[in-house]
Amino acid sequence: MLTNRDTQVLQDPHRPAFHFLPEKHWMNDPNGLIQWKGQYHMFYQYNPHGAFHGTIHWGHAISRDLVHWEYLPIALAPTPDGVDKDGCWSGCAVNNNGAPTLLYTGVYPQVQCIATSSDDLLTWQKHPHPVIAAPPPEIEVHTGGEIRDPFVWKEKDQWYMLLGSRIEGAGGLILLYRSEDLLHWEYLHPLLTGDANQMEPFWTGTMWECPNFIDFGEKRTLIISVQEHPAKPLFAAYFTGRYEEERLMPETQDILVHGNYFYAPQVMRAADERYIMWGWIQEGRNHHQSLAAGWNGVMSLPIHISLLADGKLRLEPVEELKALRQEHYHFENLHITPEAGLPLDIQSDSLEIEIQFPADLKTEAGLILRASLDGQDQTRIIYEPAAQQLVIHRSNPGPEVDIDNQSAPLTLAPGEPLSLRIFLDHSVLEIFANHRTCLVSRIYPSHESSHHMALFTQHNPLIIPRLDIWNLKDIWE
Ligand code: DQQ
Repeated sequence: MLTNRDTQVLQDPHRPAFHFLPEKHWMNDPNGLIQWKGQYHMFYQYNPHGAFHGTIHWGHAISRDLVHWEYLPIALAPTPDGVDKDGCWSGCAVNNNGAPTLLYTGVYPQVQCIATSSDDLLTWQKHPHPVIAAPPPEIEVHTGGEIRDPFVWKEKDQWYMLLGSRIEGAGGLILLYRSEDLLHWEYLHPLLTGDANQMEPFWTGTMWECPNFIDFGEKRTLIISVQEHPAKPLFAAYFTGRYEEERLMPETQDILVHGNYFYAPQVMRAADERYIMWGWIQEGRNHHQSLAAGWNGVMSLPIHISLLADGKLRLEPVEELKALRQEHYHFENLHITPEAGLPLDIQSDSLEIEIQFPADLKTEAGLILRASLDGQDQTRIIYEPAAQQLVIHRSNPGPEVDIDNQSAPLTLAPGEPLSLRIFLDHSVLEIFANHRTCLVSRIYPSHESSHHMALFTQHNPLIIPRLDIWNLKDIWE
């Protein structure tokens, strides 16, 4: 039965309607993604005691279509006096010859634990001892005890595990282990070591968490979550290259998803061989506001990732999301001028938008979303051709929420039109640009009535060849 408090959580105008999130309280990283007997299982870092990162459990949900989810009972809870008494932190799921198996980090200290299920992933039996009880001795002194987030895969009849860690003063690193049976692990060496002094193409921080290793055949991609200075935003990055003698030789590196909110992604290999990724989208309002709202954190849309010829990743929302499309608005050859822009008479906070701009854009142009009539409240999605970047500009004058600009570099080839696919879900904004750049942000309009939309161009008149907009369904109805 719903309490008044639950009703209040559900009625929060900023609460997403077609993204996965728990009924209430706190969630962070996706964990243990696995397809089992035709269903997708998603576990996630969850605090059942409130909208803050407390004693972390593993929440659990299932889906048949990657879009609609059903909540299941909590899968893992800290065992009082156990090695995970302070929390069951992130990890993965594997199929060990028919035995569903979770590997995760117990805290404190950080140790690697294992659990198995004999009732199709509903309940879990923990192995009494950690399978890795301490960092490898040669680097133990340098890690500050930070070693976590097992990613496990099987190759040539051997199990391999990656763990995120750090070397004091040097940077993040990913450790590689090997095992015959998932219980006894031998440390091999780092798969890849970061360098906190390296600033280009981006700073790779001081601690690497939540590794994922993707086999694209000739090339492999390591995804990491980069912890920087505590006052700086977290982000996920990747390295693509050859895997030789059990080490990654990176040839390409990039930020995975831009904006200050997307973190700790995990990738699932689906039965149809697609690599599908979810990430934790953090809040952009303060701790106090989230506590009052009764919920904190939301999962990204499922994103299909594949490898491009240049070693970069192609990021696309999965096809299944098209099932959410409702009323459709289609426009062609829309004329916009700098003076008037072009208001659109569509008012919704659950939308998908596909828009194509003319090739060789010379002027800043874009869309205005969630705007009040007086324009005080508004979010602008702007392409800046001179800076070759996509920017989200937020103006929300209400209670203190994030309003700093969010941007992503986006260089268009000569003749290549800017093409945006935008998902707006109340406070969540996800933008996929030209199939290769993803920018995620949060917006908290001050008024529920701020629903106006428009197209704009800064300097020159423009003709927009195509614009499609769909209202999207609530996945919980
Ligand atoms: N979240 C988990 C850790 C992981 C971090 C704790 C990343 O296992 O390193 O909730 O967000």
